[in-house]
Amino acid sequence: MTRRLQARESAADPRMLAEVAEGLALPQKELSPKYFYDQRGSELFEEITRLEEYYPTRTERRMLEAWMPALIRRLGTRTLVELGAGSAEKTRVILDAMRAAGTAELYVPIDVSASFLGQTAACLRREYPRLLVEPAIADISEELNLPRRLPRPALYAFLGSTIGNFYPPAAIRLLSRVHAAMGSGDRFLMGVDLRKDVARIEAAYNDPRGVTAEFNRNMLLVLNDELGADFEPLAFDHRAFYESEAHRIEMHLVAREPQDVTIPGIGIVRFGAGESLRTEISCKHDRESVAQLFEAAGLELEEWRTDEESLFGLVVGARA
Ligand code: AVJ
Repeated sequence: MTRRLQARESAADPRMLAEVAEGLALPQKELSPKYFYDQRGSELFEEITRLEEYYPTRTERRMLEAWMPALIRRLGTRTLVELGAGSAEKTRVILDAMRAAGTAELYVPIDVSASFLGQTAACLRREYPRLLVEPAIADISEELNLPRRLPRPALYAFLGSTIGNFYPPAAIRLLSRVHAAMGSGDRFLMGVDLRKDVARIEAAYNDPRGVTAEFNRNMLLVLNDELGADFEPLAFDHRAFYESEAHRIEMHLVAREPQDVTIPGIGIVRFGAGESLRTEISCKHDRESVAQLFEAAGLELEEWRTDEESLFGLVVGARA
C-alpha cells in the first residue's frame, strides 16, 4: 500500500516511460523483463525458484557448490563483481570460497535497485566483516558503472541464466562491456540454461500452481504503480512457449477481450481480442552458442561444465 501511494506521488521515470511507449507501439507489443521485478515480482521469482518444475536455480547452485572452492583457489580471486545481484544465496557460495581461499577483499554487486543493494550490502558486511562491499547502481542492459580500481584478479559473475533475457545483439553488447572492464588475469563466470527436451523447458514456465502466471501479470501492476496506467491484470492470460528455431522460451500476456489501456504521458493503448504483449524471452544455449557470443564480445571460452543431466551450464571466459 505505501509503495503504491509513493509511486503515485512521484513522477514517472522518463526513461521507463519512453521505453514502454516504444515497446507498446511495435506490431508485436513487447516490454523488457526487467519490469517484472518490484518487491512483489522479486518475491514471486523467489517462489518460482522453489518450484519442482523450475530446475535452473537449484541446479546452478549445486554446480557452484561443487566447483567454486577449487576454481577460486586456483584463480586467487580477490574481487567478485556480480551483474544483476539478485541471487544472494549463490553469491555466498562464491564469497565463502573466496574467504576459504584467504583471498577475499572486495564484493561489487551491481543492480538497478538502490534499496535492494543497500539491504544486500548491509547483510553481507555483517556476515563477512573483513570483506569490503561496494555496490554499484546500474541498469546492466545499459552500463556497468564499476568502481575505477579493483583488487585483481577479479571474477565477474553473471548467474541465473539472465543472459537469456537478451536478444543476441544486446547480449553481445553486454558481454563486450564486461570484456572492456576485465584485466588479463580476470575471469568471467556465466550461468546458462541449456537446450533440451521442449516439454521439460515449457513445464518450467507453466507451473500448475500458476506462480509463473502471477509473476507474468505482475508486470502490469508494475506499470500501474510506476506509470499510473490502468491495466487490468486478470483480463490477460499467461502464455509461455518454446520457439525452436530461435532456441528460446517466450512469455506473453494475451488480452482475453478487446481493451483500451490508458497510460498517462503515452495515451490510450489498444489491445485486440487475443492480442499479445511479449514480456520475456529466455534464450537457451549450448557450448557452441555461448562460444559464439563470447567470440563476438572478445572473450574466449576457457571452461565449460554442465550437471549430469545437462540441464544447466556454467562457463568461464577470459579476454581473448
Ligand atoms: C531470471 C531470467 C533467468 O528466464 O528463467 C522465470 C526468469 N521467467 N520464470 C528465466 C523467469 C519465468 C528467469 N531468469
